[in-house]
Amino acid sequence: MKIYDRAGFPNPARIRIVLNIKNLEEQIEFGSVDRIGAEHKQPAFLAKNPFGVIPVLELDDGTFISECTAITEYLDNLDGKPVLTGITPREKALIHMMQKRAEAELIDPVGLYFHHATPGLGTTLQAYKSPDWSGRGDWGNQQRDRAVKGMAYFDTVLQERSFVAGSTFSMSDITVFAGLMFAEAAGITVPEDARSLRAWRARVAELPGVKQRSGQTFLPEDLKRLGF
Ligand SMILES: N[C@@H](CCC(=O)N[C@@H](CS)C(=O)NCC(=O)O)C(=O)O
Repeated sequence: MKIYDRAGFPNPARIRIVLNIKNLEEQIEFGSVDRIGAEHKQPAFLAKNPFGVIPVLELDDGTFISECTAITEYLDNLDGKPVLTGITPREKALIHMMQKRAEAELIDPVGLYFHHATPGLGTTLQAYKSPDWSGRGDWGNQQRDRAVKGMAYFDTVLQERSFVAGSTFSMSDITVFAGLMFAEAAGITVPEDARSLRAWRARVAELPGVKQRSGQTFLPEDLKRLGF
């Protein structure tokens, strides 16, 4: 199996956490995609995922699977002992419900804010993402506000339960965790009063499999190209 991604980026981080938890890293070959140079918008990559986003998993038979939820389902069920995607119909339904919310109300709006209301990953990619970018980005700022509301929502959820979809850790926790990592990198802070969310984050950061990824940031060469 091969994964096309870029270390340090938030959606790739979701799958790297899954690989750690499932002890699959040794079985995976990684192909590094130059996002700042917009390699993922060129025909060779679009043949793997027509929507031009990473990560993408390539199976040994040449099948390409994109979307973190689909990749996670595949990897989690490979050994017949799923630990992240639920076992009973009820568990599966709740995990998928919260996974969708974590994407729609947190990690996706953070990405839209980053690419449409800030310089994002620089001018090469901006031409593909937001060609009319003016530096004001009203629509992008609304996405930031949506992400902050999403944080407030997950805070209320975590006042009542230990993990995002119930009493056990699941892929929806990974998505919220990566969403907060991305928010921080994009300059959106978790509200001070979101105490349950903050406490959950500190707890999740220490879990085996997540811990190895907790402190990871963009690759040094990517930061240098972005002028940091
Ligand atoms: N819904 C997708 C989101 C993937 C995504 O947005 N990945 C980012 C990297 S963190 C990306 O490749 N963005 C490229 C772009 O939008 O130009 C998933 O679950 O895999």
